[in-house]
Amino acid sequence: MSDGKAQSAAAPFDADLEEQLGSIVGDSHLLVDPDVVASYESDWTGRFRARARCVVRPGSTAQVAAVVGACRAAEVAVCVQGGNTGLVGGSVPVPGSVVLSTLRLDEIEPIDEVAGQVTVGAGRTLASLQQVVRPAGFDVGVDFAARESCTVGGMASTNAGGERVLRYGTMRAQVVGVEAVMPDGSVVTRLAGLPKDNTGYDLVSLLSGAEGTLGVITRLRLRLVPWFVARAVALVAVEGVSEAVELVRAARQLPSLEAAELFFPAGLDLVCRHAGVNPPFAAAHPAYVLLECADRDDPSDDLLAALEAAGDIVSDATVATDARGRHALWAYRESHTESINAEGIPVKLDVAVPLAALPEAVAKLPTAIEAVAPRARLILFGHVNEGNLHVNVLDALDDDEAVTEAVLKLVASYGGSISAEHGVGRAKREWLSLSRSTEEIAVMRSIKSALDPAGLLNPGVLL
Ligand code: FAD
Ligand code: 2HG
Ligand code: ZN
Repeated sequence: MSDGKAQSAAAPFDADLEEQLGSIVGDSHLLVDPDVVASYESDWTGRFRARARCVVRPGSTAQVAAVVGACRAAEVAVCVQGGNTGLVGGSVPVPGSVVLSTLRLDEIEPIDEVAGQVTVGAGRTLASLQQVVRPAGFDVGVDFAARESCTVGGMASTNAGGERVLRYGTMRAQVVGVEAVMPDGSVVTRLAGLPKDNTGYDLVSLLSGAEGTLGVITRLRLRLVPWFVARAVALVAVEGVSEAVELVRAARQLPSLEAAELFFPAGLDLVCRHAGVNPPFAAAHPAYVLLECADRDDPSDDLLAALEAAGDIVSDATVATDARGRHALWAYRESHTESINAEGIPVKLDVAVPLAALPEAVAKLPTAIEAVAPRARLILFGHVNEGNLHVNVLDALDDDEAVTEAVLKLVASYGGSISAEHGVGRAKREWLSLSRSTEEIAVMRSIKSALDPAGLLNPGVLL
């Protein structure tokens, strides 16, 4: 089953499989009605879509193992889906496959306050985990706008980044243990969360960022970080990307700095239009940086002093410390994705370049895109400290491949990454060699075929 697409379509339809799946998960958790299945068949942006055979929603690790076993025996591919907020098509099925939804795997164990860790079901959403850990003085180190829907299993599988990477790292840095069902149906459990444990290959890290191609994560042990209630957010207008990078370089001296985000007038206009909010400043500016500091005590004096010290770099600024004001400033940044989708389905690329190259890369992107899609509209934003740009190109779906190639080749020319945080999925599989050597891809293929020789899990994703 090396190409799941061909296999799933070619495999003889075996109605017994549905019967078996129904008896494993209970008939109410086997979805076969095309109208109900439809919502599992396309991604958040509407860019990727395929007809699944059915959706199965196991409620325990044992049920996941039984589902994987039944699909393996029937030679039908399994596509793993969490909150379905992924942006590279990794969570949509291949035609004729079984969608395994993890949403019922949402149990949470009591917080281990001594270790500062928690064990949680892979299907629990980030927001519902935040609601449990914050009252106990803890927080999850990764946060981003899809929090109400994305699951911790999906976050681990994509090694999600988001808005706090500069302080706490990506999702892989939060995952200290996993339980997973492997393609052969066996269950690997490594949930002790020992900070020191050098007993061989790091299977926990391997499954993080594997995009569901090596195993179905059923439970995770996550390290927790302190929940800082005292917060200050500054939205700063600057003259351009060089100034944005300079500002962030200075702000990084603040130990309480948690986020440094970047956006531009084109994105801000869309947000104001679609979210129905007024612009933050009387005049438009070439670029905007959002900084957030969080600490035990009010960090606003430190943040204001940093802005003062930045001098002429700051063209204008507005600061909020109360929850309402902070959310209003964050909305200018976090509403980008929804506002873009309200305009149409974008060609969406998530890339990173070395920070020193960010101003030049941003300057070259419009020309590179215009050369292949003259009528396209470019909306750029991102996580500035990591040189992570979200390149959204509207009115360019007909030139999807050409735009993708132009952007990814430009990024590769700077030694950048063609996927900073969303993963490779189905969207960027063909361009993997721009960021990974032939030898690295060969090693990845060896790992995949050692663990999943039949190509059962997420065929067509990543490799
Ligand atoms: P899904 O979309 O369901 O799946 C994603 C991938 O993980 C698929 O390949 C799937 O097969 C696999 N998978 C899911 N669960 C499991 C499991 N239990 N075991 C094995 N494989 C599994 N991403 C960022 O990194 N940073 C951001 O700032 C960010 N912001 C976003 C904002 C918005 C508005 C939206 C819509 C998305 C954003 N994303 C961001 C992308 C997305 O939310 C993340 O990739 C998230 O981690 C996906 O979680 P999910 O549960 O929705 O996974
Ligand atoms: C973000 O940072 C997400 O808001 C989504 O990663 C990026 O929509 C996008 O392109
Ligand atoms: Zn992002």
